[in-house]
Amino acid sequence: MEASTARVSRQAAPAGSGAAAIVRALAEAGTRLLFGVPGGGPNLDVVGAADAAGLRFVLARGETAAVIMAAACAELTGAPGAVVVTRGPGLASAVNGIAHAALDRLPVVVIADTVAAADAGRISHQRIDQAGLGRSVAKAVITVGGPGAGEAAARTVRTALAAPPGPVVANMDDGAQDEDDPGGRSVPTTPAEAQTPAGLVAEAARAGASVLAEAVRSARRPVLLLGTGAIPHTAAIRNALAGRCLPALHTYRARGVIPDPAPEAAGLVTGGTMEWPLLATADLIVGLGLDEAEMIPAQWEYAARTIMVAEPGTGHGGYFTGATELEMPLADAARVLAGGPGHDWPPGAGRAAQADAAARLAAAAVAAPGRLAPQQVVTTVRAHTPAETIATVDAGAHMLVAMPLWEVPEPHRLLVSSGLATMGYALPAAIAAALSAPRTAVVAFTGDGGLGMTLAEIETAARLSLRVVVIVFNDAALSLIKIKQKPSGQGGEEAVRYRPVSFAAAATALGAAGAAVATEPDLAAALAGALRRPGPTVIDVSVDPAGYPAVMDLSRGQAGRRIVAGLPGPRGGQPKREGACPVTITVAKFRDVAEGTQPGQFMIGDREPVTSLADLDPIYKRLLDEPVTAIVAVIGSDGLPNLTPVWFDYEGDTVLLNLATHRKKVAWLRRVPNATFLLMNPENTYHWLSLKTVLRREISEDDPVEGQRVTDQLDRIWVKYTGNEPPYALRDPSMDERRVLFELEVVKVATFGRP
Ligand SMILES: Cc1ncc(C[n+]2csc(CCOP(=O)(O)OP(=O)(O)O)c2C)c(N)n1
Ligand SMILES: [Mg+2]
Repeated sequence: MEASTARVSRQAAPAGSGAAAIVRALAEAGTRLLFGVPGGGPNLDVVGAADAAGLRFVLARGETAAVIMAAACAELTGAPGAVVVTRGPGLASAVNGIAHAALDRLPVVVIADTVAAADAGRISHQRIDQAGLGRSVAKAVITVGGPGAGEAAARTVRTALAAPPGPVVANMDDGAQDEDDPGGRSVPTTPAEAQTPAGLVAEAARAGASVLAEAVRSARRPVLLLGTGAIPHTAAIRNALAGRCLPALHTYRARGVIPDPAPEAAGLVTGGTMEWPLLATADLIVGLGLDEAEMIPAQWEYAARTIMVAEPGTGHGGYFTGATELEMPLADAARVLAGGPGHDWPPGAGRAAQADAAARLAAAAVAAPGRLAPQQVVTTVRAHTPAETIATVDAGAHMLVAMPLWEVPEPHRLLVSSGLATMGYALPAAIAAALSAPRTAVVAFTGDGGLGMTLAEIETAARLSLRVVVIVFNDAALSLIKIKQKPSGQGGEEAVRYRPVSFAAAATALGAAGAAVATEPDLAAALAGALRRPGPTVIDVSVDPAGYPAVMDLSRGQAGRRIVAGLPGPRGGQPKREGACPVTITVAKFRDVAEGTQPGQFMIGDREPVTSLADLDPIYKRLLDEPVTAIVAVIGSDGLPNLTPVWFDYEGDTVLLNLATHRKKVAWLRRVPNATFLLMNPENTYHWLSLKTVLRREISEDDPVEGQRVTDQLDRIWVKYTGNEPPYALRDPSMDERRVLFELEVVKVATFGRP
């Protein structure tokens, strides 16, 4: 055995002690590793008892990292994770890891030394309210020790594993007389444990199946959402859905239930907008095993009926506004879905949506010379690692790129802190993955900020000779925060930017191999070397963060709401936005120079929210209503802005752009669904209005239902701009020119000057 896993104590704790009891209970549940940072004697008794029971002790550098390691082991193996920490600072330092295990529902037993209850009146040193602290983050706190140690230990493990699983703090006190001592009590009050009679469960399942069957019968475009709860039912779900071609979106942690290369695998659902093209089109959304902690804070406002199915006893929250909530076996629900009538999705609709999201992310890649775009990093690493590689991903802007672009063939190949989204996750989780699956390649994707928080664990990986490849997206900044930072009132660079750090050099100092790269070939070569080496390698990649705002917009912003070629458009045209979430367009009013130079000229003087273009100040609205030729900018296939004059038309907050289908602009707009219009007063170029828009929908003139609207709108702008009688008379005589109408939602307006 390596020096790093040296057994700290070769002497087992006395039989019957809390240490022996807790380790025995863990070993019986299948736990094989105990992580931690031991404090004094009682902790070492636990390490010794673990040794005697055949559990390997893994010394970590920090307690939170140790808990993350234990949680990742639990996620990969299903057996409870185990951690030992010292009293006071040890448990306090473990809190973030415990919070991660709590929100990702991972069974972890945190064995904490305590100031014994008998000494509590006398000893203040390192004495904190461990029961209170534990209760605030863990699922339960249980005192283990004394005559009831065996039973308390068994209950600790049972509680951690009971659905929904979670972390339990075992406060060790060998002087404890009974479990009711005030040093810590069990609080396992989860709904699952408040046993529902079997008859009621079966009745709820039957009722659920008929509600679901009814909904499925009338659905033409059902979309499936798969959450972490679906993972244990992967085989049944795959079997039920095989050949049905129903698009299935996955939460971060459920990725792989349907393999990413399958035609049904539609990519991610996070509560952001990357999933919008499918969900806005769906007429039924069925979630299997979603845990609401997996969803980012956002509104759930799709027009389709939403049905969320959970395994009996696992419960629901209130995230999915308006959803019907059912409790029934997920495998049964999958069979009901599969038993529905045919649907209208084109073949491969899921994969098309997934590929479209990936293509748009790739198109948003930006890299200055000497740097790589984050997208290039992920795709290069994916191309040069085996399919079954386990990737772990930290929190940060790089995560928004890594999660959608990293394809997996099965669950548990892409690990992330989903509920807590904590930084400092990827490296400890990768260490646990390498320990749990020693023959599998393991890659940790991390930002420089996140790695800084857990850097010392590189020594852990080196000491254990673990083949972990750490890919650092090094941009010397907290980029995710930087892109959210407002230009004023939120500090400047000092709030979000670090000094450059060589993580390659730091890695070498910590006993790992290190490489600094800034090109794809160098990255691929460094990776190949890392996969051949037995110990860890840190690949320090100089990344350009300039593309992150566009990535954010595609993941969570307006750009995510896009038309996908080959998929039907959104139902009912516009996304459901009325009611609680009315649209607002911010009008940025430039100061101007109409009355000569002035301080702050050409700066935004004022901002005004409006809900429709009709609400604009009349001096600008007239530019929309009069036959002012607009200039539209769209991004060409070479990535450069392309400007052309167009006739302008609008309805409410939607700009209508009518184009001949053979125009290049049509393809460009479909590729990058943004357009900006400038309307300039022909008599005074210092009086203008600009509208930034996002493509929502397109309608073909040949559409049997709505096509006439396209022709009518063309005639309307013909009259507006030429004053001639309809019909429009400029169709290309050499061909059967057909038209397409783009509906573009206005998201920003800027105004300048006066008539
Ligand atoms: C422990 C913790 N602290 C703070 C945050 C908030 N947070 C989320 S991402 C982020 C920035 C991450 O920076 P870095 O690791 O360099 O990744 P980047 O965004 O630059 O890709 C911060 C501060 C968090 N999620 N977890
Ligand atoms: Mg960074």
